[in-house]
Amino acid sequence: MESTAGRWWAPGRVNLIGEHTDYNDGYVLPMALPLGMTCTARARPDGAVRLRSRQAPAEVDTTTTALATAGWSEFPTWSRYPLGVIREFERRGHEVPGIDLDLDSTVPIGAGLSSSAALSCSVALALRDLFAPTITAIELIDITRTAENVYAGVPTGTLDQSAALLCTPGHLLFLDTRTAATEQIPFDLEAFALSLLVLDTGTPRQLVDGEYATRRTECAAAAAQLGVPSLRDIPYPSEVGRLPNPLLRRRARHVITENARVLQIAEQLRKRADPRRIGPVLTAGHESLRDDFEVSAPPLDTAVDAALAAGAHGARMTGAGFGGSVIALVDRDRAGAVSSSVREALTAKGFPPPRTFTVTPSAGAHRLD
Ligand code: GAF
Repeated sequence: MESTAGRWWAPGRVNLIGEHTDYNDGYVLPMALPLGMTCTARARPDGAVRLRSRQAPAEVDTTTTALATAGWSEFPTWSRYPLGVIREFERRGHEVPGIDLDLDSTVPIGAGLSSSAALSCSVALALRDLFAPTITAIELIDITRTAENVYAGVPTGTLDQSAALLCTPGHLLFLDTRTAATEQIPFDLEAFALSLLVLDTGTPRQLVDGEYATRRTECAAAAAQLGVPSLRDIPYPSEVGRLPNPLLRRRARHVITENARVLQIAEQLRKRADPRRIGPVLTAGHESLRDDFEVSAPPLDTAVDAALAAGAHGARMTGAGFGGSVIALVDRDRAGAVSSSVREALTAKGFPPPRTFTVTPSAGAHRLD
């Protein structure tokens, strides 16, 4: 019998390295979190679309016809992600006859851990299994990215959607965002008595959409002035010297050096080298985001400095920045001490105490039942 209902799961992510490279045709290296979105979906035949979220106060009731014609400003911001996915399925010729969606997330919102991709990807997977089983993972990434870009209005790349849909347990996802080529790289911290600590500073990203879009525009301008399709095509940081504008020089240098850091870390981990060796490269990534790309924030810098002072092998902000979370690579038996030091450093400066937890590379999106 054809399935008309079920539950689907999509995870949040941390990006180990490769920040603000995805909209420059560059490389990224994320892993899926054990935190994510559960989407309970039930097909209906009457064109109605009903969304309920345990994290939002009001239910959203609309129809597939209204989604094709309505102004989207009437819909609450969070709902534009699932509604955008539904609209995008229909616009591409995959009919959605109607759907009830019940959503429940364990990914903290605004923490830089990609709660929005967990939302859109869990819904996209449900719609695929219920109504369009031949859709490929590549098309699902394109649909969910379009939902975020066009309907939610955030001009992201494909990092978060790819991580949610393609990550596998025990691995980092090495993704070339230009070609969409992927490789699963084993990341076994346990074998080296290491932990990856996530320190959610609880300081929500502010003005992220405007600043994010500005960074994207600056990178495009730098590429155009350097005469290349994207900054991915510039292999050596010294080439930024050809840019007359110092701000664009800094932006371009971050992207070029960050791509090199992803390649360097991927190479080390492919060889099964001790991951402690990648620590300084992670920290260099943070310095580049702080000084050249200027997307860090005082709580993130405080957390990174305190983690390093307490013995972390490397630490950096993860995600878009401007607030959110830091990751720190620590000896397993130092995780508690590093967390305490970061907490003390943040609260001493009047920032909220962080939420801290360790993560292992977890499963990508899948059907639960
Ligand atoms: C956000 C975006 F959604 C991603 O596409 C990526 O650009 C990231 O910021 C920065 O690396 O998560």
